[in-house]
Amino acid sequence: MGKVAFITGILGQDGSYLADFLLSKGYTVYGMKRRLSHEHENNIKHARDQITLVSGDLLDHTSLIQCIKKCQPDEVYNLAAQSFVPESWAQPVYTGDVTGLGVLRMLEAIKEVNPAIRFYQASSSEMFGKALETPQRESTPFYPRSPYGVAKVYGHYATVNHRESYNAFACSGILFNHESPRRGMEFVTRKITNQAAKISAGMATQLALGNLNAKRDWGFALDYVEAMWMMLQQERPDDYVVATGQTHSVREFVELAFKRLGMNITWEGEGVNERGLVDGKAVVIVDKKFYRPADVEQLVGDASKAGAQLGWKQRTSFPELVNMMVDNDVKMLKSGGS
Ligand code: G4F
Repeated sequence: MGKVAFITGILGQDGSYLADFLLSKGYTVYGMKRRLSHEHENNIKHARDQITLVSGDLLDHTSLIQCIKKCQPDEVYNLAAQSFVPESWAQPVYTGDVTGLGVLRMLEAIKEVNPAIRFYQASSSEMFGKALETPQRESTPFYPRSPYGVAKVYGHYATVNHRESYNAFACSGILFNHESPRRGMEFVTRKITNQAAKISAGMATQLALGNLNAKRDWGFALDYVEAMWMMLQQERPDDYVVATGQTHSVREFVELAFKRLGMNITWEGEGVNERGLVDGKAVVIVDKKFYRPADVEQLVGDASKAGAQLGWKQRTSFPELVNMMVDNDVKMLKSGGS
């Protein structure tokens, strides 16, 4: 008999790639769906007949118990969250409730229904925030810079605590930024590739961004979901950093994206006055409204533990990732999408 997996956040980028990956391994896949999320089923539409969606919410402990009783999973992957960092200043309490306490609710539900279930928590490099060492590894102290980062730290320690208090098979994957053609349009990478494709097609004239100097360790989401699965196949539960070990600025991402479209950017000005020019025209501008009250300036991870103990390695380079995302958006626009 194949294994059964239950995934929260299945309609998002990571959840949909993880579902594809587990289906290819012969798993029966269940996903949790909030009452309002049906309009976002795009990411799983190719595999919709192979996935069973059950109704539940990380805010509702009873619903989690019912989900677990119904699906009887061997493995639970908790990928659901309020995951957009800027929104966490607008909705800090909600973010803490879903992204932080939601993890504890799920852990408690598992303990109550079947403590043998293996649990994966989607932790984040945002926990390192104003990083206290470079590169960041499992032992690096946390210094979160947003209500989102604070909530993720809570979820991480709830996971560690259930492992240490109740012997739960609970793992925390500290994943650095991971992107793909399925990335939401609000995140900077997809915002850039989508708008650049529109500019190149004459459907838009400008791309407005915030902090161009922020640096991130960007990998490909499909490579990263494999690491989640690997963590739950080990003899013992543990925490792992998953990252590429390289960091690039938002500005570099912009340059590569436009280069893929045959447009070379030159920069002039500084800070909010900085502009990216193509043939003398300002196609990239800086808008203060995209600045954050406190940003994470630079992240770069050390995934050597995941390499040594899980055998995980990144397969997709940074330029390959950017090109893949740009090409996807060009194709999508040509076929009438937006
Ligand atoms: O793409 P972002 O919004 O991702 P961020 O904040 O790093 O968070 C993402 O990765 C985390 C993993 O470390 C996840 F936990 C989290 O859920 C999410 O998936 O922003 C990246 C950087 C920031 O420094 C931001 O200030 O890009 C900068 N940026 C500059 N202009 C912008 C923009 N970000 C967005 N979203 N939009 C802009 O116009």
